[in-house]
Amino acid sequence: MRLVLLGAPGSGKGTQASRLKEHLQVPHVSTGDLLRAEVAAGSKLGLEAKGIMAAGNLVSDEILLGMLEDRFSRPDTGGGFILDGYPRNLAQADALGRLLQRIGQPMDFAVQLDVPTELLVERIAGRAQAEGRADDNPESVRKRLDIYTSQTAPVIEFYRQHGQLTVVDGVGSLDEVFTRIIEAIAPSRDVG
Ligand code: B4P
Repeated sequence: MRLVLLGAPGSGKGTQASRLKEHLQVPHVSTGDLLRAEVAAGSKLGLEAKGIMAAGNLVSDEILLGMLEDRFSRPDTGGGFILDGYPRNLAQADALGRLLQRIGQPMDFAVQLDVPTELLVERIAGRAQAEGRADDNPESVRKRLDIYTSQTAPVIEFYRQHGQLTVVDGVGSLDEVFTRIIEAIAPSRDVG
């Protein structure tokens, strides 16, 4: 199964991807996690990304693509993957299409977790209290939501127009949303 998870910050992508990887037995590739690991390691890339992420901005397409190519060159993604956090703009969507074609792993589903903005803000505020993530402060959250609307929403439209999009209601308990995703990607289900 080759699954791309789309959705606004706080929509539950990372949360659901962790569960889906157990269920589908494929690795979870999160560009946010890959970047946070670079920041934690204090690498050159991490030092470059740290301030950009904390401010809620997107790290450069070039860095992201290099990181993703590197990750997909590892053998564990050969049997499928759950990609979370990428693509976030149309240039990344285009790069992803070419990368997956080159490695012979076309995506099976692009699943969007649909959650209203008020709830996104509420969830991220909850995580800010629980985890203190650097980019979960109100100013960065506003920025991330603005970027989502201006740059990532067109990606969703792009997949919709290409008949590759499956929209899943992301409001509900973790189990409810998980079940909806599993049903949406069941083999007999048509995308559209
Ligand atoms: P990400 O790590 O992708 O962060 P995110 O969009 O906030 O989503 P995340 O997966 O963490 O949160 P989730 O919705 O699961 O990106 C962070 C930053 O990295 C970006 O801002 C950017 O700077 C950089 N970056 C990453 N990818 C990039 C790219 N491709 N290009 C450029 N830059 C990139 O969960 C949020 C909260 O909601 C959690 O606390 C969770 O417990 C809660 N929650 C989830 N589901 C719930 C439910 N059903 N009910 C109640 N609460 C729920």
